[in-house]
Amino acid sequence: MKHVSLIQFLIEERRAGRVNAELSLLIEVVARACKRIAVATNKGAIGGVLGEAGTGNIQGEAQKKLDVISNEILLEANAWGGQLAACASEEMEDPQPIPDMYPKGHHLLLFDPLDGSSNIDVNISVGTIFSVLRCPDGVTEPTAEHFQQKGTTQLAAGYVVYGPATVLVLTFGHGTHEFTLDREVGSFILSRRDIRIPEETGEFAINMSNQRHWEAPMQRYIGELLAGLDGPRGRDFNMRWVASMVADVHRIITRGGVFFYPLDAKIRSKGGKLRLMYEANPMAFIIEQAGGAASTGRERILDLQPTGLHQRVPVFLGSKKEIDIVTHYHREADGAQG
Ligand code: AFP
Repeated sequence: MKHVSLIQFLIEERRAGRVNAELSLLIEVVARACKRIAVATNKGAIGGVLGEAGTGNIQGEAQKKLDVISNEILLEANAWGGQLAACASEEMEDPQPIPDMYPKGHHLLLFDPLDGSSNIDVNISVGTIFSVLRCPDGVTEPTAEHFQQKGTTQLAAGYVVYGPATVLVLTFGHGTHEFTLDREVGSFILSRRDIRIPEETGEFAINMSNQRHWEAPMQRYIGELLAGLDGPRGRDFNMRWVASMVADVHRIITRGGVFFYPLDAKIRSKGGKLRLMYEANPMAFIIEQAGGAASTGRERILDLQPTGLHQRVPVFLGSKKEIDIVTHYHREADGAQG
């Protein structure tokens, strides 16, 4: 079988008029940075990269050393390339401008440099999630406000899972594609083109320890799945929860399933657990491009008008039929209340 590298794939996409040269170069730079994060992650304890950094991020969460290292790798790699007007990250309160000594480009990059970082110390898959937006015309010093664009405006989105293999999943809005890192050669190789998520599934992912805090429609939906063969759904469902969104989403991209981080009483005041701009939006774009659905339980994620760079939202994504059912339960409950 003839291998197609990420670079070849990007050239083909350019020739087909689906990606411009600047965006294609930006993705190459991000992919190169992620290869460096993969190397750092793979070193584990002998690289001195495990454990706490002793700092907190903007959301008051303790940072792991690898959170900080991955953030620096992505910032450094992207500063000089000339494709970006600014970067924003989970680890920084405000967007980072491109230093004056480097040329500026027309894109905005958002990322969660190391998603699932509480799993690093136990050697479970972690990942990087990113989203690319166009910098509004005429804006030379982008602020948080310029990043607050609806998910439907994303030009590209992707994630990299640092697991048994390092895998990049990417979309430009023309399907979702997977690339596997060939470590010896140092290249990402196309391993699945045009991924399709099955519409139906028998597998769900949720942190069940929060069950007592969920809203009534969520209790109803999960209750029905747990009731199995004898319940209203008439079949048994299986459950998985890695607690690294990238790993849970990658399983869904591979064999179907649904992932939920719903609103619950503990996080209601924050709006949810997961971040809209660099977790929910890119994952929603990837999932929709693979034939799945992504919702807050009430609205399509990609249609949300962001109100803050670090805004949190409930996330429901995966096989379309299940997302439709659980969204219907939420709307029905809202209608009954209203
Ligand atoms: P960390 O990056 O702090 O480990 O959080 C991971 C995450 O944002 C997402 O990747 C998981 O799906 C989710 O949080 C896990 O949350 P719980 O620990 O509440 O199950």
